Amino acid sequence: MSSFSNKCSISQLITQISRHGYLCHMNIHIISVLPELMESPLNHSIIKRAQEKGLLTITLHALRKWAVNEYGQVDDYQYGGGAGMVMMCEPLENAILELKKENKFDEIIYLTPDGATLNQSIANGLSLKNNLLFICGHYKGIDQRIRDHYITKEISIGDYVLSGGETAAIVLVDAIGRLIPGVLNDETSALTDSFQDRLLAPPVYTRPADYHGWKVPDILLSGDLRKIEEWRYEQALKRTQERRPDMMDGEG
Ligand code: 6GU
Repeated sequence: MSSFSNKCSISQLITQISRHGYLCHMNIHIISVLPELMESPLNHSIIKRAQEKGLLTITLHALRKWAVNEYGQVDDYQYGGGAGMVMMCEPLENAILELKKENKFDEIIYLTPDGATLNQSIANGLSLKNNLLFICGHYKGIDQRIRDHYITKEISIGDYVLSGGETAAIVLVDAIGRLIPGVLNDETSALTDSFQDRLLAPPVYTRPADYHGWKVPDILLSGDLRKIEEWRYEQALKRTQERRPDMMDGEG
């Protein structure tokens, strides 16, 4: 497996987008024992819109299609003993090889708690790819030999254990999909997200200006755009210093 070389800052992301043209299309294939679990989350909100706009195509594949017998078996006991099943080589390899025939994948990503922890920079880097294959682990995970021979990146979404890689795949598709140029209506709204430029987002307010006597800061009602931008930047700095000082000094 290659080391994580595709970290990408927001300025690198903008450079890449302007270099490669504005409209791009991304294909994401996902192999899972539970594809149904992902159907609803991947067909709502921004990710639904990305697909409707023709900017993103998500194809879910049931691993059982490549099961080794008529019982739909895709997992087996682990060598050396111990609780929990392991996803077998053969169904995974056959699935990967079949999909590779029709697609030239930029990355084959295994979602696993021992992968590199997902952050904005990794999401930015992956949003520049055109063809991605995700493999969702289940049970104790997949046979190490598949990781050694087919997987090009391994990603975790945080330091806690999920029952399977499917919920992590949803998170990853959302984080990447919203960055595809043209997916968000107002392109700047992805650029001003928390974590782009290593700062958390400032507080936001909407009407009414006075709710139960709780007032919106005067500056936001002033109409002075330069002052408002300054205030937002100060608030973002303050919030980041208070909540995530680690983001401001180096790795975040
Ligand atoms: Cl990608 N998979 C599982 N099973 N648990 C996780 C994870 C992935 N990321 C964090 N916890």
